[in-house]
Amino acid sequence: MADESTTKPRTETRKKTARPPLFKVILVNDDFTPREFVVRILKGEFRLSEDQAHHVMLTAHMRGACVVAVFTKEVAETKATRATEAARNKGYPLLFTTEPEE
Ligand code: NFA
Repeated sequence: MADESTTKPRTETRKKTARPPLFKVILVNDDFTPREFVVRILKGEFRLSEDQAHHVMLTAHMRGACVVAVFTKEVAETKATRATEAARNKGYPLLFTTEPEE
């Protein structure tokens, strides 16, 4: 019986749990913020180790920018804002931005 009532549905029921879209937090280089301050922010706000923080800082310093980590949208934006404000409070132009992961 190949009529409409006996053919199976074209779409399967989704079995996997959808994951939320992720956002990158990006560290932007500048000529004024001290390297050690950048490392301190990366450790304190993003929980990077000393080695990880130093590597991310140096990569941004050499290439202009570096991905720090990925989070859900709200967490990425909150951390980027907090880290940027901590620098602003000390008078540094340090900037963290966010962008959706491809
Ligand atoms: N370029 C800064 C300096 O030489 C250090 C820095 C690295 C700033 C990464 C911002 C981001 N003091």
